Amino acid sequence: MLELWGRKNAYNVQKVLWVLAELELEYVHYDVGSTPGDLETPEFLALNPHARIPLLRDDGAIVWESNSIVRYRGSLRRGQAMVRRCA
Ligand SMILES: N[C@@H](CCC(=O)N[C@@H](CS)C(=O)NCC(=O)O)C(=O)O
Repeated sequence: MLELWGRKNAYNVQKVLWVLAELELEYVHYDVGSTPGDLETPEFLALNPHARIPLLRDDGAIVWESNSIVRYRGSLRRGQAMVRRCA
């Protein structure tokens, strides 16, 4: 299961939302980052000790940092990479 944490009005989250939509991937969304302190809960810090959004969990894999998430998901699509390696 694909899960995304982050408020939808954060530009770094919007990058990831765009890629997930482009790839037509289903995911569960957790709207965090809007309420003060909700990125500093023990549960969220266990996922991302930097207390930042976006955060993606793909089964066991946890990826944070929007550009890393874009590259991670963009390189996995059915063997056809949306994002290619830089030369
Ligand atoms: N370089 C990181 C920056 C992450 C970042 O600073 N995210 C902001 C939102 S765009 C954040 O988590 N701010 C704290 C908050 O919204 O409470 C990335 O691209 O993911």
